[in-house]
Amino acid sequence: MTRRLTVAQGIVAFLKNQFVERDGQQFRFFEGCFGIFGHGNVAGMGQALEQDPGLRYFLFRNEQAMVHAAAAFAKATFRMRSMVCTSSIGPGATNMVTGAALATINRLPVLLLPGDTFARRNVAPVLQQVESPQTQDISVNDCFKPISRYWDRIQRPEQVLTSLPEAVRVLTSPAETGAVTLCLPQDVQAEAFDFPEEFLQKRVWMIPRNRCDGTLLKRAAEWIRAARRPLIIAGGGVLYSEASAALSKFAERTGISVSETQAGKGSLSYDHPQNVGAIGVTGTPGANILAREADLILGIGTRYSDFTTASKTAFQNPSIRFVNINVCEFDAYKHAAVALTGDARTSVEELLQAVAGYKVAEDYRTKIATLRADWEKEVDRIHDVHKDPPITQGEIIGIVNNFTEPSDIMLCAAGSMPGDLHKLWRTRQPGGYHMEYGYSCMGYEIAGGLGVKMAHPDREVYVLVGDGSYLMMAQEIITAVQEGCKLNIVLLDNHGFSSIGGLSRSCGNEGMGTEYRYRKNGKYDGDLLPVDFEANAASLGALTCRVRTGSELKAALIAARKQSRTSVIVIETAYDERVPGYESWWDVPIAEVSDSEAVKAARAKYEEARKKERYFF
Ligand SMILES: Cc1ncc(C[n+]2csc(CCOP(=O)(O)OP(=O)(O)O)c2C)c(N)n1
Ligand SMILES: [Mg+2]
Repeated sequence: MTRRLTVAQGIVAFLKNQFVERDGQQFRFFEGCFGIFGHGNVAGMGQALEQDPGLRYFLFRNEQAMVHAAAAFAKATFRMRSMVCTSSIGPGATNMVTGAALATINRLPVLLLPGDTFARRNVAPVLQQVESPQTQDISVNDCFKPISRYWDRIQRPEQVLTSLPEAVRVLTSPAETGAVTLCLPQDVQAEAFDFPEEFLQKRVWMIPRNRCDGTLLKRAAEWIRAARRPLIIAGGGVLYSEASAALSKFAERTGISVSETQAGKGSLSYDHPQNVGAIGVTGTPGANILAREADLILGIGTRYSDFTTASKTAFQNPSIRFVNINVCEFDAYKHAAVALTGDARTSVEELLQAVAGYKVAEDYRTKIATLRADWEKEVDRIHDVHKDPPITQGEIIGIVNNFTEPSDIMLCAAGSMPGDLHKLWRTRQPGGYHMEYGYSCMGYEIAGGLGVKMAHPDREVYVLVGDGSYLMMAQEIITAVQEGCKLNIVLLDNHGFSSIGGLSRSCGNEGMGTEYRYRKNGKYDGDLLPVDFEANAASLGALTCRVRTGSELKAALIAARKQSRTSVIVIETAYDERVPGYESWWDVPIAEVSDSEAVKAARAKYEEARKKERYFF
């Protein structure tokens, strides 16, 4: 039995019938297809999607943004559901490159279907084709190769029979997932083929909870039993594996404290007695002091980015050892760890049995409690800095945090806010804190918020976005309005890049090019540029208001919550008043030679700090 369909129609028919199952729960894996049509996909994929509404189509404004929305959708569903993205050839396709890199770095499944130049070739060069005198087997879509976990070009219709199952295998694999790119030449999309019926039937992909090796588990348990100062680092893998309850039990029984990476924040509620909060460059003093002294790190679902390891300076105990639980072998082996390659939830449960009876000493438990209490006081202090307008970012975060419900989702990605939020945000439910910090991509915020709202239409989504990020990518407000997806956007306007301006100054420079000012006498020394964010957001269809004080912000949040439409609250924020860093450091190389005394001083400090960077063999 076969069904005669175009390649594009066959792809749609296949994708809409792919399901995943874990813990007895089944989900349709591809919820829909985001896209922007051009001549490279409108007659192929466009025709197929119009004919078959089984894979719902969503029109976006920018291809990069649609991939961000797809990645955010996958992240918000703990990777159990995903989206497809279709683009035209050429610029439509390459606009997706940044999104693809973001998805792969954050280990989030997105399926990209860029249009491609003719397989038949006789009419080349076609509009938007990059030519090569060296080969005819190249197109701009080759740019996706290093940032795709699986990449293929469909030159003949029957290739989809072997390519699509590979694509879905990789996308649904907890260890291998990321961006998957299937390039679809314009002519091949429209070609007819007799698809086997079997290929188009429902298929359920079981998401395994792989168990780790028994011998390694015993060794890990021995190492933990021998540890006096152990610390857990919870990464995104804890959330994706839905291992929070298992982790909570493990931490309670053993008394080991839990620190959280950006991706892992919310693994435990902020008020869990073992949660010492954010770790690393943007960490709390408690987590960073415990990391510095730790003799054993149990890393769960973390890829140990430099923000987590404070550029390898976080762990200073000479006899530090690592045990890693990770579904991905590549991550499990990092830092010469005992590598427990397996599912986080299952492995944590088994490890708890293996260390039964172990508990950290009383003095260590007291220390954790003290560090936690001190930190809560510090958070309150930062929330309670009441300055005349422009008010501080810390106060704004406190107001939004205290206003939101535990089931609400806060989202952010780039600028100075991720660091402050990592430290300050009191997350109360897994998934309530959505930070894209693998790529820290400006412009993710609003598009990502839309993806999150599509995943959780019943939950309120709060997007915190800087003025710089907003200016880079705000246009998906229109898509949110179009889809009836309500976002609560809070735009913090500090007239430029507070984050990079601060970084520039800490490197001994003067912050050139980090404030939005008129050019004057050759420099950006003029007045602030008069950007009217309220008018800008209103022109895209959002409800808007501008506030100045904390009480005005509270009133605006109340009003926005009652609305069914997306709203943008604009608030001017102090550029220089920053939440400090605590007990940590980040490696940003400083100029080795310079005429500036400030740069020379910064370089000397830098060279000193670098001495703490370690290798782990
Ligand atoms: C796409 C992209 N380009 C550049 C950067 C580098 N960068 C990181 S933060 C930042 C400034 C962000 O400005 P804004 O959103 O206003 O946040 P603020 O720093 O003021 O808090 C820049 C340019 C980035 N992360 N992403
Ligand atoms: Mg800014």
